[in-house]
Amino acid sequence: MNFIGGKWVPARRGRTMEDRNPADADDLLGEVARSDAGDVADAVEAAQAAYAEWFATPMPKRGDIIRRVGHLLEEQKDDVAAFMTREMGKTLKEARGDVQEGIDFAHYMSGQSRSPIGDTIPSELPRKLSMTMRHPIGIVGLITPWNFPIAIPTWKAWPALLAGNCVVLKAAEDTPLCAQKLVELCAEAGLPAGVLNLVQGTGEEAGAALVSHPDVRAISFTGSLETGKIIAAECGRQMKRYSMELGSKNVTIVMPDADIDLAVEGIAWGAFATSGQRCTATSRVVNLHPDFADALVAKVKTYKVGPGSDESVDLAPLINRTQRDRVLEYIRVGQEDDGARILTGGEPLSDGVLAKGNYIAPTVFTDATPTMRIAQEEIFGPVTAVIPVGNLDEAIAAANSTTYGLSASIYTNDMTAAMRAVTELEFGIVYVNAPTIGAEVQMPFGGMKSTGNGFREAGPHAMDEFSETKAVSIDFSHQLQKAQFRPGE
Ligand code: UN1
Repeated sequence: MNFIGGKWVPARRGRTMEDRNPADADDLLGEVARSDAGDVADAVEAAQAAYAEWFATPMPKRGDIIRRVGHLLEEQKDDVAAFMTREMGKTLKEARGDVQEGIDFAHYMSGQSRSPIGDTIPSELPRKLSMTMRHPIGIVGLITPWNFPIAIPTWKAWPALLAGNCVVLKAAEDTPLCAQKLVELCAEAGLPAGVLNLVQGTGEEAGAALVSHPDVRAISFTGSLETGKIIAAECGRQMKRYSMELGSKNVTIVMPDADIDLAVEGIAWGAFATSGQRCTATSRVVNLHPDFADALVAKVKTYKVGPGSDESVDLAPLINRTQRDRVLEYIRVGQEDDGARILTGGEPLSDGVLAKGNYIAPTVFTDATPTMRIAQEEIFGPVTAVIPVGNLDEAIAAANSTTYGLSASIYTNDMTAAMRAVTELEFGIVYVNAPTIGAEVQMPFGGMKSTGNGFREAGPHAMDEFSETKAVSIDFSHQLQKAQFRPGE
């Protein structure tokens, strides 16, 4: 169902789409509204009707509602996580982490609702007070992915709402019911009707209609570079704000002095958690350690592959058949076109219970070079490529040699190597002796180069994406004062 103006409604034309469990194709979670431009127009109208009152609501009061959603999510954490595993596939542990990220961010942002949101700045003129304040953008559209079905909608929704915007959310078509749950909790927490609307559907229909609607003044999108470019072009044409969190080709450098057990554990987690379906996934390892590749393979071979609902499983299914086939095609490209070597994995898995889901064995390539397709393009699956290099200069050059720049890390105990990586890596997020995944909500999240367009989500400046800065000056001199002029001019 869609949620428009505080009511659950079907798509105007009555169309629906199926929502299935990635671990079990026979498990149909429901038929979900498949919306088009008409539904989007209704949602935007509802958002406009709610705007004046929401704009007039003091920020700490908006923050109180977000805090209440955080508490509701906390109470229902295990149930929401179990539902997420059924809808999206990730393991229960990871699903709980996903919900926890939404909870943490609710509490963080509700705290920000009582924190300073501007500066006072000295004026060059007497009896004039200058300061900055924030102004909402208006109606904003949020387009969210399926890999973090609760966390990412909250990264966008909490600061958008706190800043005073009214929101239309278009959730990923693979995880519409997690979004529905989140919106239900927002309503239960007292968010007024029309302030947050949900329109379900495909990117091509509902997403495109949201992007092109003239009254939607900003779009915040997390997804692929390809789709991001289409959205950016339309937003550019209409001169509306857009913030992009796109693909990446994250990397970990393993130095010869690294604590090898720690590096293997971190890289296996970074590469294969969420079956590699994170925009922060470690899909390249630039390696200088002679024992690393064998040790990684030994670790990965212990992985249990299966449904995320089985607590003992390490690697859960991919989101859908199309994505599974896309990843298998990359594995073929890696071997045949690129000429890299597979050390483990590389095949789909379909024995027993696996037959009903979209499984691929965790896959490690070695002898990759920085320019190969598997070392350049985002795969979004359980695949990582080890790129052997000779020294730190080559390692940093290889790490920086992609168009993307979200997350990078280095394993070393050499302070110079660590400091050079921190300073020279062209990535928005850099870790030392930790994996590329696992960002915390109080840190800015976002990437350099083609990963984004300069905005950062979460963190202390989360509201920048969703508000305008207003420069305000109050002159209480009772005369015309002219800045930049000499007295008397
Ligand atoms: C994403 O994959 O889009 O740092 C987000 C991490 C998570 C968020 C990933 N906290 O891996």
